[in-house]
Amino acid sequence: MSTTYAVVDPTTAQPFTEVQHASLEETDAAIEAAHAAFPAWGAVAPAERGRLLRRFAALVDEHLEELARLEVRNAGHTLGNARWEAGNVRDVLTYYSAAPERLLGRQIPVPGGLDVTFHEPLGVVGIIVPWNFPMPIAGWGMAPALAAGNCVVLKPAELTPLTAIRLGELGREAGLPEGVLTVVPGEGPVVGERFVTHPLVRKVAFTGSTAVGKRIMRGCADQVKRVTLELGGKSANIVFADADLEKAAASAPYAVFDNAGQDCCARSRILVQRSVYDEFLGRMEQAVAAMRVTDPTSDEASEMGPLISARQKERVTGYLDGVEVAFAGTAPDTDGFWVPPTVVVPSGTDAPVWREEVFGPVVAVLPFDDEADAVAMANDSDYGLSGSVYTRDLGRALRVARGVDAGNLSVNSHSSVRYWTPFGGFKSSGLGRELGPDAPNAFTEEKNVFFADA
Ligand code: TXE
Repeated sequence: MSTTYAVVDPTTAQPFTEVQHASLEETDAAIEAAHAAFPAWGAVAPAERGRLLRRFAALVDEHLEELARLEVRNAGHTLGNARWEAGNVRDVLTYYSAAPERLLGRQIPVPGGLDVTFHEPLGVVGIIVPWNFPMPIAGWGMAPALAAGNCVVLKPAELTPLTAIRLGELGREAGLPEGVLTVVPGEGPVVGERFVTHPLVRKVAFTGSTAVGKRIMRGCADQVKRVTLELGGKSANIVFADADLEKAAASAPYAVFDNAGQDCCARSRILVQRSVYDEFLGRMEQAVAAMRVTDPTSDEASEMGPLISARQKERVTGYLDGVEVAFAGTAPDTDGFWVPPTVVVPSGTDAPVWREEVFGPVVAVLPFDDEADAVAMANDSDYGLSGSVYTRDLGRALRVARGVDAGNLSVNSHSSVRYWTPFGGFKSSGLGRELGPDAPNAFTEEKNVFFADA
């Protein structure tokens, strides 16, 4: 039996609608329906699969404003960000709509005959989505998986199911056959766990906490199930003395406080070369003071909204206990889950606020002496997702970008995700890559066939 779950507006802390959570039996039924739909979907001509994905993209575009405003309400995102996020789903669907016709195999020279490879879809793919970027992360999983000919069952996070449910409806409206894309709202330990244990699910693509990611990987091991994991981060923003300090200080708040810091790529450690440490902090203080932290449901120009939940607020503020605050911005004094953007100076590199993923608007700053020191400090972390290097010296930029153990580095920029390029983490930040030209291949098995010539 499904159960009813209240969806809360994080700007008011009040429930504003309800969704039905799927039971174990309903999850099984969705997986079985996806499995039943798979042979016919896999047999759809590549050009037609591409056309359906483009129609899906066009519908997302038509409903962009509706989707964006739904996310503002459900997740407390700023309107500007939410519009970008809906647009990102459209763009990713469009980008991968070209993939069905480009799932190229290889002809490999071997003695005694002809050898060719094929990329065959896996079957049913389970996608587990977190609450921080509900729309883009759904898109990054479903678009390449569908393009490669798989059927998708997708579980949104308990806190943010609304845009995923709407995207599922738009997929059906675009003409995706029944069972090809099914959104299954529900609890992680029920629906998500079933994706892991159900033998008909051939791959799980998970984005979420490192703890749950490890559990999923262990569960998938029992069936040697394919799995990709996009987990947490503690990314370093390294600012050298020769950098354009004005630019570095102006972008540093956005690099960590965007989406109220609930971003796996948040540059939540700032490393500043000692000779410009005070100047950089002075400039950053002005930038943080100028941030517009307001209710995004009533202020379309808001630059930062609330955290997602009371639990997240408690978790984040816990990191501030006994820590020296250098300066902080403002936040509304209402019942929502607000935390002001806050810059702290930890007691050292052992402090939890320096080592652990806070996932909120809190950034820790420390000085470094030279290049080797900066790289060593950046790499002294269990995580390795993103990072930035600010310098005018191109050689140094290259050395540091190559030296930092992380999947996505930006030079003189805090850009993390560009859907044309691969995205994923080193170390405890994950396993496998999403996005980029190879993403559809990650939802296939490469089959090799040899034809003897005699
Ligand atoms: O994540 P969970 P939570 C980090 C961030 C945050 C912390 C806790 O540090 O503060 O995790 O967030 C589903 N089997 N990130 O507890 O629980 C769940 O329903 C299968 C970073 O909310 O990992 C949801 O859909 N699935 C991260 C998704 O996993 C399960 C984004 C993520 O929830 C499950 C989110 C189970 N046993 C949090 N238990 C990022 N990489 O951006 C839960 N889920």
